[in-house]
Amino acid sequence: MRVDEIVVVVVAAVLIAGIVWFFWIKKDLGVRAAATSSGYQEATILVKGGYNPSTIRVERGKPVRLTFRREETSPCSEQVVFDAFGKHKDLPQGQLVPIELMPDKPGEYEFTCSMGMLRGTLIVE
Ligand SMILES: [Cu+2]
Repeated sequence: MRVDEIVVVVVAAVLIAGIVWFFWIKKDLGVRAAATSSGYQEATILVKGGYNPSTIRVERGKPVRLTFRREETSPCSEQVVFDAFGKHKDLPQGQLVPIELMPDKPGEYEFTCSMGMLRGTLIVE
């Protein structure tokens, strides 16, 4: 092999490794909810083609308030469901809708649209 051929092979291998890492290995560390003077850990989640951020980290034993803002008309995301907490809320377009939860146990809890198509994760540490 000539030197330039070797360079091409190495560059291609690095690119492939990067793609594999990005799509399959990289863990979504998520966003940490901010502790506010209200005593709540708070985060705002934009609902538009998915949840953004889709992973939120909170501390166990302190109340959490997640405020959803839905900026789309797709009926898919009309409702958000926190199955593990027995909570669900309708998300009228353009409105701020708070959901309050008490994270008692560490773990990863999914939240979804009512059809389970959009997914997010609440990580309790
Ligand atoms: Cu849906």
